[in-house]
This record gives sequence, structure tokens and C-alpha cells, in this order.
Amino acid sequence: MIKVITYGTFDTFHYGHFFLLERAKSLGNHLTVAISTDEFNLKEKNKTAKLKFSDRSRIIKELSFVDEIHSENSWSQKIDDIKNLKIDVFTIGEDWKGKFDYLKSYCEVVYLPRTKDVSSTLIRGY
Ligand code: C2G
Repeated sequence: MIKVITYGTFDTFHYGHFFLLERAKSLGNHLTVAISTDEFNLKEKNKTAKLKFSDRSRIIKELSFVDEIHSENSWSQKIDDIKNLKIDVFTIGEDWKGKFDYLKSYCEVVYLPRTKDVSSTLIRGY
């Protein structure tokens, strides 16, 4: 089994998120999605999601190609997550290119193409 993990807020879930998660799953055969908690969003991303963590998790959980949901509470949990969850591939959109290269000592790191012209910010209006 090749275990993949990705992280994000996934607020006002849209097709950009969908395509990213679909691409993420194609990198292996088990996909864990770590969703930013409301506290983490506020404290570390300085943003308030339109949907609270429980609703964002419910939506992602319904995707047939998502195998596990995890919570993202800090920027520094990724190495422990990779070790504890026995992750083989970390992936995220290319807007983060280079930012997570330090994880290459623990697993494969793949930056995936983003979907143009759609974003939670555009949908939320803020
Ligand atoms: N994404 C995408 N295309 C878009 C918008 C988002 O491919 N049009 C991808 C992002 O690149 C990311 C994922 O969807 O991989 C989730 O995006 P966000 O919810 O905006 O997550 P972000 O704020 O980037 O948080 O520790 C990592 C952070 O939690 C990532």
C-alpha cells in the first residue's frame, strides 16, 4: 500500500480542491486528508473559514477516493504525521512549491498543479 497525505483548509469546497484530491489519490492507493482546524486557521493562517471544521470534514469524508481524515493543528506536525501514519508521499498544490522540501528526508514530496480561476477567497468574497 502506498499512503499519501495532503493538508489544507478546504473551505467552501470547490472543484479546484476536488481535482487536487483526485490527483493526490492517484499518487498511491490510500489518501489521508489533514484538514486545518478552526483554531489553526485563525491563529496561524489569519483567516476564518466560512465553514467550520466539522462541516469541512464531513464534505471531504464523503469523497469516495478519500480514505482517512486527520486534523491539522500546527505547521510542525507533518513529520510526526508522516512517521506515525507511515506515509509514503506528501503532496500539496504547487503554490507551496519548495516550502515542504524538508519532508524529503521522510517521504516523497510532490507538488501538484493547481486549478486556475477558482478559490475559496473568490467564492467567499473575502
Ligand atoms: N488548490 C488547488 N486549486 C485551487 C485552489 C486550491 O489545487 N484553485 C489546492 C491547494 O494548492 C491545496 C489544496 O487545494 O493543495 C487546499 O487548498 P487550501 O484549502 O487553500 O489550503 P491552504 O490554505 O493552501 O493550506 O499545511 C498546509 C496548509 O494547510 C495548506
